[in-house]
Amino acid sequence: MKFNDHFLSKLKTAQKVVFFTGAGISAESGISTFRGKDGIWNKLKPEELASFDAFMRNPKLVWEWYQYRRKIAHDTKPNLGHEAIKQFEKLVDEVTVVTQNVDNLHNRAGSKNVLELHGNIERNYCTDCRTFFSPDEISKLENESGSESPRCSKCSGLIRPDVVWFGEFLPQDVFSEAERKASGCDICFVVGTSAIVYPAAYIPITARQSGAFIVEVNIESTEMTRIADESFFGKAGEVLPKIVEKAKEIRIN
Ligand code: BV8
Ligand code: ZN
Repeated sequence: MKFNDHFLSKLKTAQKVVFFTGAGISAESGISTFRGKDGIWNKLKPEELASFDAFMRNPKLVWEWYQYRRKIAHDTKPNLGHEAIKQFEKLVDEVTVVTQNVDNLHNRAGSKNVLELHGNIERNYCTDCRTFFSPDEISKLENESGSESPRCSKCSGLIRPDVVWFGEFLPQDVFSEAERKASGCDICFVVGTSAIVYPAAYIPITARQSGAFIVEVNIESTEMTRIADESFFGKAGEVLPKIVEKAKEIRIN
């Protein structure tokens, strides 16, 4: 892989680094992306599965879809891309992962500072009384609910995954922290995202406006390509380890 001098000088001196990630970083773990070739939304309609209205119309369908995705996420492992991001922590002062993914794979790879903009599929809560339930409690409630989606043991409200659906607000504290990290970073890597879902896609734009060097890693060009200072077209699990190796080499010498 060829690196130009401008990128190398940024890589050599960067102290604060943000990785803004999307579904593409988990593709090599076997988790489908949403858009693009083989994307989930080519076959299914987001408005029928990823909105509160859809959930209220058909809780069982939406619950089962998330259970299916939870199982896939559970049965897979973080890949070389997630691991390369974790390794970056040894090289610079501060690494923040701002992810749109709900699959928990950055946490499982051991990344320390993970900001989950769209929630986490492992967590579930009651839509009425907001009580959270552990995965074990969920299994028990699922058994009790028979063929319906599970209900809260305290108030019988419907239980939903702790993810942000279309038309819902992002967790304000997490988004503010992500904006703060984006506006103070030296390099922002934008990895495996089509960067079309807002307000999440403001994060790399904020980084850019604050003077950060923007590096895109994707298998194809995206909305980000126009504003990126550098784009590496290839799989995250192949490109990121090469960037880490290069960073090790130039930051030690
Ligand atoms: C909100 C979470 C305020 C749960 C998801 C215009 C019309 C209508 C609506 C809007 C509009 N403009 C803005 C909106 C609002 C809407 C929005 O942005 N819509 C878009 C689609 C136009 N946003 C919202 O509704 C947000 N909330 O605005 O609140 C509000 C509130 C009330 C009333 C009014 C306003 C909330 C958005 C949250 C959506 N949640 N899901 C779940 O996962 O089930 S969306 C979904 O998309 C995913 O979760 C993901 O987080 C997100 C982003 O997708 P990506 O991660 O980028 O994935 P994608 O498949 O698109 O791309 C994958 C990329 O990887 C590709 O580029 C591919 O080339 C690349 N790739 C593939 N393999 C690899 C790879 N790259 C590297 N290596 C590989 N191996
Ligand atoms: Zn409840």
